[in-house]
Amino acid sequence: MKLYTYDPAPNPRRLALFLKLKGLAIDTRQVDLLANEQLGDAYRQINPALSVPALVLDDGTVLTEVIGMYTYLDELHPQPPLMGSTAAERAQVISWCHRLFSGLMMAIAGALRNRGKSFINRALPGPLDTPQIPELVERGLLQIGYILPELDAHLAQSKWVAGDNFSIADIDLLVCIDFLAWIRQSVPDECTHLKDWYQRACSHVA
Ligand SMILES: N[C@@H](CCC(=O)N[C@@H](CS)C(=O)NCC(=O)O)C(=O)O
Repeated sequence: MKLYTYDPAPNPRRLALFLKLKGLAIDTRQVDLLANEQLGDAYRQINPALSVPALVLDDGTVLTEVIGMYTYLDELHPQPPLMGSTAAERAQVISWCHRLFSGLMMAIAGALRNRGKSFINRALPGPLDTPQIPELVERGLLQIGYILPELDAHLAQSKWVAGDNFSIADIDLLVCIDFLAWIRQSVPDECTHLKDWYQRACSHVA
């Protein structure tokens, strides 16, 4: 198994925290996103989606989505449980991850990539050159402004994102909260439950 990643980027960090909590070490090669190494022919042969992380399994299968990598590795290494221990818990964990990815991670990425020179024609990762749409910055900020208080209200009732146990949904939210700094945003002061959860989550992964 070989992992292609770039440690400073948020999606790679999701997997890195998962591996840390599982106590797993995988043969790893860094792909330098700052140098656009992901767009070069060598990496295209490995992962035609041109994204990191990518996990190449021993039979040559390439996993390109963190959620797929979580699922594969959790099946092989169930302890500690990070994806729920019952069918219902697992469903909640996956639902939260999906919601956080589509509602928060993509909103932050949209606000980051649709402005500034670094992402001209690279508003989305991948092989298709995508022009920036400045309105998506505002839309991303609008989504973030809605979801953070919603998460705060949820975490007033729930110790962890998907219930009583720490899970990959907490990893994903933790990474999203830190990703906010990339667009000079942060959790509003009034979101005290979300802030408390953040401290708990940081201690859990430390
Ligand atoms: N679908 C991927 C998302 C991966 C992704 O967006 N990775 C970013 C880094 S956080 C990337 O590869 N960016 C390359 C680029 O911007 O060209 C997943 O769930 O893991």
